[in-house]
Amino acid sequence: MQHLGDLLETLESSIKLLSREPALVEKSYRRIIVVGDLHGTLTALDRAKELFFSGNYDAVAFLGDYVDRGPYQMEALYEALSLKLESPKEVILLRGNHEDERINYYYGFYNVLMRYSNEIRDLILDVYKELPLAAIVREKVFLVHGGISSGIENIRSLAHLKKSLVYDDTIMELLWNDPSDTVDYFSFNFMRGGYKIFGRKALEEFHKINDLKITIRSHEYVLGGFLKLWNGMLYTVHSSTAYGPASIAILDLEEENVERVQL
Ligand SMILES: [Mn+2]
Repeated sequence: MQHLGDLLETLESSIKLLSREPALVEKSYRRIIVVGDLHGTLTALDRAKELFFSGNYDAVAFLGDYVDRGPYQMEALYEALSLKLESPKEVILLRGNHEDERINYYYGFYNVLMRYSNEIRDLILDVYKELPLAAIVREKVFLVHGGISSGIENIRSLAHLKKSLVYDDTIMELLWNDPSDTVDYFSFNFMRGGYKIFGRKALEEFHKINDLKITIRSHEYVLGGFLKLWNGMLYTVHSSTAYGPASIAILDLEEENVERVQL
């Protein structure tokens, strides 16, 4: 584990840096790596860094859920933040539904945090607060942890939102929602016991209203780490080895072409 002083400094610097980013980040990268849930594992993060530093990519985006579940939770968060500090303009760190104190209480990071000071714990909550909620790349590709929200038509309105840890259903849906073939639009998410599932028609309309073509999200375990849905309108990427000996993936997004990088 990193030196405590490094951790403190990394958290403080990250808060300063992230606080200057809007809730919706818009970038014009041509080719980027997209990483799904890490959940306290480092395989995908290490590979993403390696690819990013190879010089063949403009940027790397993480879709959230750095902590909970796996053996290296603080390390995953620290490494992701360090990369952001190293390349502020080329790294996107989004917030996942596990960047949440109450969720951490049930899924493991709370126990990790117990080994640290209140100061560190408070700083981590400030990091959660300042993480952007979504990103748009080259005006056409939407990146988010969970999915689209039933309460948001114009996604660019999110750019003016004040980032906060206060629960707001409309905002939380971005971090929690899952796609499903069982509905056209939105319905209660029984699998998770809260928030929504969204159907193909909802996503089609969302893309149309916002002039988007592709949505890339994580939030679910998918076999092989990759799932293409609805004729390539939606991708799920899964990058955590915390769910057992599952194969994982990260994505290579070049303009509007998505390829799986198997790990
Ligand atoms: Mn999640």
